[in-house]
Amino acid sequence: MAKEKKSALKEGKGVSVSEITNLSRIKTIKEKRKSKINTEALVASILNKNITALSRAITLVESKNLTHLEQANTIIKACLPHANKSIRIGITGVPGVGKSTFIETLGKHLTSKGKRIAILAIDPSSTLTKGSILGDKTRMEDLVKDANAYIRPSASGDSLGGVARKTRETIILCEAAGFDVIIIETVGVGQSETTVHSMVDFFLLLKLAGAGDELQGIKRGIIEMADAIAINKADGDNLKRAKLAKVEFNRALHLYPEKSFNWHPKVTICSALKNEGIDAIWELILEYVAITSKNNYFYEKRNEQNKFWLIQTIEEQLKSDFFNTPKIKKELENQLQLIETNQTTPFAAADYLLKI
Ligand SMILES: Nc1nc2c(ncn2[C@@H]2O[C@H](COP(=O)(O)OP(=O)(O)OP(=O)(O)O)[C@@H](O)[C@H]2O)c(=O)[nH]1
Ligand SMILES: [Mg+2]
Repeated sequence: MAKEKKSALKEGKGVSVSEITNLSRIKTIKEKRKSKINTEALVASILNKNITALSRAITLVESKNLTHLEQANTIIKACLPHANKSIRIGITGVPGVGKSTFIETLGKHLTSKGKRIAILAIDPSSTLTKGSILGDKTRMEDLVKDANAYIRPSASGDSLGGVARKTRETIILCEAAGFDVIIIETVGVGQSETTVHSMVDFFLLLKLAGAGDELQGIKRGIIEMADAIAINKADGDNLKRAKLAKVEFNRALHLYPEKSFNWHPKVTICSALKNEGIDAIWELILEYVAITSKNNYFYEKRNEQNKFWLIQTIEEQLKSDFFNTPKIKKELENQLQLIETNQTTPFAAADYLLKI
């Protein structure tokens, strides 16, 4: 292609319409070819355990740009056959319970055994503030430097569902990049535990020893989700209280029916700061994986999770398509005003909007 034509095209002069069309067609083909090569190269690098490539792919997954999302889909599809081989662990607990410290200690324990670990986060507050729980990478300063550990701050987005989807896709990419253990951290806010629970194999709840009121202030439902409860900060003056809390939790847990897959949630104590009891928790996780792999529950659960995520993704997409339709946006405003002035009911308004 002549150079002069190209610059003429840029300036928009002296070129016929058909020449412009031809030029842009060639440009599109070239771009497509380029992006295809990039995508393939990126997948090859990810499979080669290249962290820069992994980070680039995750950025594509998190992007709002449609071309990026198309590329992300291609990459995920190519990575899928290489995924699924890790142990996925969810960790939750109130702010300050010691999640970051725990993950750092467990992470170092695992990398010292030659394992490669990836740490992701779901942070519902970040969907609003664009912040991130793993923004405090300083708390994991040793792990950050560890070549066998990969820490990715949580994605931000408009909804928990959207962020969760990105995290699920990131899990696939990390697995393709050969990580043996994936840890997903979340703060116990809103629906975030349920969301994390629906994407991990093992769900660990971190607790602090209180003064005999262990079961108060704990959200019902979390106990049912937890495969283990670890009472952290079991050190110094706190050790005795932590031991008492363990007895109390164990007693309370026995009131819950045994889970169908031969696993009764375990209670342990640990000190993330002093690295005490962390290896025992890892052994517990391995025991869980062994039992549930043997009775097939491990794989059934992943299948159930995949089906759940199919429905979840459709719901999320339909919702976002609906609310982003310009006509709906406008009519929704009108209907909201009519509700304020008592001229319609929420149900009549919903019916009207859904039929547009
Ligand atoms: N004594 C003691 N202190 C601990 C232990 N684990 C964590 N801490 C301390 O507790 C504080 C909070 O720890 P983090 O690891 O930041 O807690 P977090 O749950 O990640 O907190 P958020 O990120 O705010 O949700 C820090 O000052 C830690 O040093 C422990 O096992 N024993
Ligand atoms: Mg933290």
